Amino acid sequence: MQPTILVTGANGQLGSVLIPALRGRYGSERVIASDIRSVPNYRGRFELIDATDADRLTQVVREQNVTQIYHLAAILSASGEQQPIRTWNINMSAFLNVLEVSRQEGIDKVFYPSSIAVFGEGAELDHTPNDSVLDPLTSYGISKAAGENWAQYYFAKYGLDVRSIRYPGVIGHQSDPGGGTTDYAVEIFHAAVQGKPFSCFLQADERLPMIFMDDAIRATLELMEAPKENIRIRTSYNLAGASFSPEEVTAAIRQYYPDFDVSYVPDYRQEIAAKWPNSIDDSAARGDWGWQPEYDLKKMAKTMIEALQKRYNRETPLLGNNQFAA
Ligand code: VAH
Repeated sequence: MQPTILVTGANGQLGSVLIPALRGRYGSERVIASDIRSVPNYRGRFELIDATDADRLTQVVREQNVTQIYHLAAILSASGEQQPIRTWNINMSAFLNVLEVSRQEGIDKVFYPSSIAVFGEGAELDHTPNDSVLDPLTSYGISKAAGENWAQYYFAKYGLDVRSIRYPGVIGHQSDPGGGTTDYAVEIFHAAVQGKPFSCFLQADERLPMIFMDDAIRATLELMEAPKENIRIRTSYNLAGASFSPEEVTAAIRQYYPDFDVSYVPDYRQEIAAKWPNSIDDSAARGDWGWQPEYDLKKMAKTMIEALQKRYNRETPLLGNNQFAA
């Protein structure tokens, strides 16, 4: 039987791309987008839901006969640090609502997005293992680590099939990020294609785990469709795409825009990034449910630039022998 899927936080960076992907996979009528605010001229099934409102969540689940919930609503790392207690309260109450409503209403599957932000200074910086100690140093990371443990608790105690991925920084052209420490890696492509100089809020050599949006969405669907018995980890799976630093992504962009002007002006987000891993060991995801990334930095840069040139109607820059770099 086809699922009826409710997505919270559907207007965010991930949700804006996950909704069409789910609708393409299961049919438009089977996927309900929801968010705390509606967007004008939204097409498709949409419900206004503040995920911190358990009664509203219950009402929609019951009225729409929801069978799966993808819970994306959360305040991210950088903006979360402006009001750490509010971030904790919102992120935790929303996810606990999703878990309780799912338990009470017999939801089949729940997706919970965690993040490499759950790692702190106690974890190895390179090839960070899935079972590293979680000692996050942002309110967002603390809420994500707590959420992972609640996910495992609801599976162990109630048998609720909650599945989770620790996303790296997600890089995509289809939607704009908001409030993330890794958002520089999206903004830099927009600046390059628009011919504008870019001031990076991280230091040049700050390497972070990243993933291209298409890989992140495919991983999410592959995890959720994997046989239940394959899901050995019920806190969250590390996921790796391509790790890079601002200077490395700048070099990749300069293959297309040789004169691209980048400066480095680290701000408070540098302190956050410095405590996150440089790279992630995702061997558990590869072994348990067959994860395999398809985008390295070179392919990501080419895809981002070509897509943003169409979005900004910018002519392809003539380069060298008037061709794109291979
Ligand atoms: C953030 N984009 O920067 C998110 C993500 C790994 C980073 O969780 O907060």
